[in-house]
Amino acid sequence: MKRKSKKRHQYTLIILKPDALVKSLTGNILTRLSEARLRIIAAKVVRVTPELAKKHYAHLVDKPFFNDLYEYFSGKIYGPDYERVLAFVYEGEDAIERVRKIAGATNPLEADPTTIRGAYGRINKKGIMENLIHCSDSEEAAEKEIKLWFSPDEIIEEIYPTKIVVEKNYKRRVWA
Ligand code: IDP
Ligand code: MG
Repeated sequence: MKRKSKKRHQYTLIILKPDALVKSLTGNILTRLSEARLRIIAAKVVRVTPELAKKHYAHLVDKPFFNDLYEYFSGKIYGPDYERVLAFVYEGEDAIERVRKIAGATNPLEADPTTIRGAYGRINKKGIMENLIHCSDSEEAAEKEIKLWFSPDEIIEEIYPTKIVVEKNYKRRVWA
């Protein structure tokens, strides 16, 4: 008899990609995610630079479609009003698998129609899978991605070890 595997407390990075914003689906997707009974511990709006995209999609940088993927992921194909994504860190039991299940398969044409990607995704004229949501696929990927997208101070819990760095002549912008 197969034993039920132990539940794991996990963190996962979730990105609502520009097509989710274009299609006014942000509220809808967050509602779907709330069914997973997880907690949001960080949230922000981000403009995706080429550097960020290359690090985030390091496993795809050498693919022939990477440039088209960047144009999509950065929102450039939708114009300046949509050059942004929403980034979140969710926390909870089996967070990674629960979210991937709600998101659905990478290819929206193959995703179960009841999933976010199956219901609202498409493949665009350039062949890029416009699939609305990014979610980490393993604990290792989640840690790498969360550290890439968020600084420790932007997350309301200390989820990975941190250190204090004292920097001289460090400039930062404050409200005037
Ligand atoms: P995931 O988003 O389900 O984790 P990845 O393989 O990590 O899938 O790919 C990242 C993103 O790159 C996908 O969500 C999709 O937008 C795009 N993508 C991946 N593979 C292809 C492909 O073969 N053709 C077109 N777009 C792709
Ligand atoms: Mg992935």
